[in-house]
Amino acid sequence: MKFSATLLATLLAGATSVAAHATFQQFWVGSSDKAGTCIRTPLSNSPVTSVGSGDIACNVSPRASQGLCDVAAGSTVSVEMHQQPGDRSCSNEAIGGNHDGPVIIYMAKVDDALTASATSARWFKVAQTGYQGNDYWATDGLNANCGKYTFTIPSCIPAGQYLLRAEVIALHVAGSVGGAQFYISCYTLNVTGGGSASPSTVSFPGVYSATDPGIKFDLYGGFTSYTIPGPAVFTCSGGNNSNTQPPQSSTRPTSTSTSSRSSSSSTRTSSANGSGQTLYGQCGGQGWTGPTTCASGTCKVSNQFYSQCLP
Ligand SMILES: *[C@@H]1O[C@H](CO)[C@@H](O)[C@H](O)[C@H]1NC(C)=O
Ligand SMILES: *[C@@H]1O[C@H](CO)[C@@H](O)[C@H](O)[C@H]1NC(C)=O
Ligand SMILES: *[C@@H]1O[C@H](CO)[C@@H](O)[C@H](O)[C@H]1NC(C)=O
Ligand SMILES: [Cu+2]
Repeated sequence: MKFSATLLATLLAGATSVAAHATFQQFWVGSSDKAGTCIRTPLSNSPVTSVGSGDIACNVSPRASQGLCDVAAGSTVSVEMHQQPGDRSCSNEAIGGNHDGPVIIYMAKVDDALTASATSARWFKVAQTGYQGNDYWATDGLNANCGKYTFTIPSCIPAGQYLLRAEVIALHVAGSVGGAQFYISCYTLNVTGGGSASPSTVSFPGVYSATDPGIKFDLYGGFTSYTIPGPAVFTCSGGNNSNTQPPQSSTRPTSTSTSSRSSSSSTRTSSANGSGQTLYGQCGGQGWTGPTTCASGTCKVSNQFYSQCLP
């Protein structure tokens, strides 16, 4: 059988991406490691590619969740991604290769998180990080932080059970429609405390279109900015929220890049400076050579490999 050059290129692109696929697998409440106790674990690390499919909500027929993680409204949590099932080694990239893209977090209030239908759930966005300039994406932040992405559960949402949807959109072949790769896992939470806010919501499928500017996106086209798809991040104040700020990492380049990609950024609001690591950045762990003090927050040990500046 004779392959066309285009088909061959497609096959090669597929072959290289297989090894780099990844799955959100673990959960942290503050510095407490909940591992995989409250997640509908996807059956494989392959991405969803159809935004119109029910799989876009919580992945393809994931395993049933074993339980709920109790989380106080207003507290800090982390989702954790790795390429292979159960491999939490911090020396392997969380999501490898050139799987550049945003990290986006949604929540949906449900009656029973263990059984709730993901496609019937009504979702609001609670955190997101996209392109931060200098060729640095949210996925680079995952790789610099042992797969972890840390954010705050809104303090004003009602107590009760929720699904939490964590998503990476890998953009390495997103230049054509259907190329974007969605890596999605849903966690099952019991939120305590809270308030009486009623965020406006969206549905999966429904909220994303295959031609949204953040979904059909040319990673190699000399872009200067990136538009994260979906609604605005819900905030209790109705205004800006620290969850829209990128988790910081000392490995993020701070000088002007010589690459063809632009270094401009409209979302970056702070950067590490001489007085220590910024909030949510890494500040220690085996093999870590970056800053060990925090300009904001306190350096807390998460595990042998990872300490982080936390509020
Ligand atoms: C959720 O947390 C509340 C407050 O701690 C507790 O009373 C309730 O039993 C929990 N619900 C479930 C289903 O675990
Ligand atoms: C959010 O922050 C940006 C940048 O600091 C500012 O321009 C914008 O007006 C703020 N929006 C709201 C709703 O406060
Ligand atoms: C630098 O660190 C100080 C705290 O020592 C902080 O107040 C300031 O905002 C930081 N600057 C930037 C750009 O992050
Ligand atoms: Cu992949």
